[in-house]
Amino acid sequence: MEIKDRFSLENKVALVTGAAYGIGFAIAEAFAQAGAKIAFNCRSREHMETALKNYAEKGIDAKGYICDVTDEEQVREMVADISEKMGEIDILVNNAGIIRRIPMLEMDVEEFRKVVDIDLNSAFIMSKAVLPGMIKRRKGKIINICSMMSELGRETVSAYAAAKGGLKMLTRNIASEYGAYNIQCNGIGPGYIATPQTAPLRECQPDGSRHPFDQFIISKTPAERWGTPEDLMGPAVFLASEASDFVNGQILYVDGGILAYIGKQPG
Ligand code: NAP
Ligand code: GCO
Repeated sequence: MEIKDRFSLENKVALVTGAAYGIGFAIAEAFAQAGAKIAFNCRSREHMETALKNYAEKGIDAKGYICDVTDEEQVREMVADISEKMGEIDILVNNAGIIRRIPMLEMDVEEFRKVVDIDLNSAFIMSKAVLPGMIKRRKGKIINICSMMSELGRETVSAYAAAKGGLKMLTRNIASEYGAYNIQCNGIGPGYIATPQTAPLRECQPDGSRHPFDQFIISKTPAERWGTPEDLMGPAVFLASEASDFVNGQILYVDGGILAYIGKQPG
């Protein structure tokens, strides 16, 4: 097989959750450029309708669903509708996620549970919905969008780090349990990416200076920049394509080197 064909997603059906904007949108766009048919979901009709226009402007005939990934019934209905109208799902990207930046002692358990439900439990729900079809066809790709917080902690993100650490291990477990059916489940661990989720960390200060956290990330990243959703397009196509058929249970960190670097020395 020619190497360009190994990276092709021609005629594949891809579902990217939470792909109304941000990282999910960029991944879905990359899949479409590689030949896949795109389905995506989010909770807000406004977000979905705006996203459909944005996909159309890029020549992508995406199918959008209003579906909360924590709701098993909504997920089952969405997956069944995609299978009926687009074909069985070949590629699932568990991308939908939220973060709440609250010191642990100030975080109530319901807030903690909500983050874990969306950032971890939903990947269990989504994967359970698509795995039977993948098993039947002896072929499938699941990509879980993990995080640097799958490896590191920091103040105020206890729920998020717990969820993303769990998502790393769920990735490895799906790979272990279903690898025999030619199903590959891997993760992508983005570093700090400029999206609405991280906008508060990059807000310009009243005196016009960069946000302290923004400066901190720049000092900790060898690439000396924030990532962009576009930085994730190539790695996602790799993990969604036949080029990665013998890669399973791995987390591919797309982080500009931040996890490898102790940080810029003072002076
Ligand atoms: P974002 O800009 O906040 O977008 C999140 C998307 O998920 C939105 O489309 C949102 O749409 C959807 N969503 C949230 N909860 C949902 C639910 N319960 N059901 C369905 N859709 C839901 O986030 P992002 O920065 O693109 O991040 C995407 C993923 O990458 C997340 O898992 C995040 O944890 C992870 N990540 C981000 C970074 C980063 O630096 N940005 C780094 C590492 C990992 P609705 O609100 O309309 O539902
Ligand atoms: C934060 C950020 C991070 C990024 C990402 C890093 O508050 O520290 O939001 O969590 O979103 O997960 O990989």
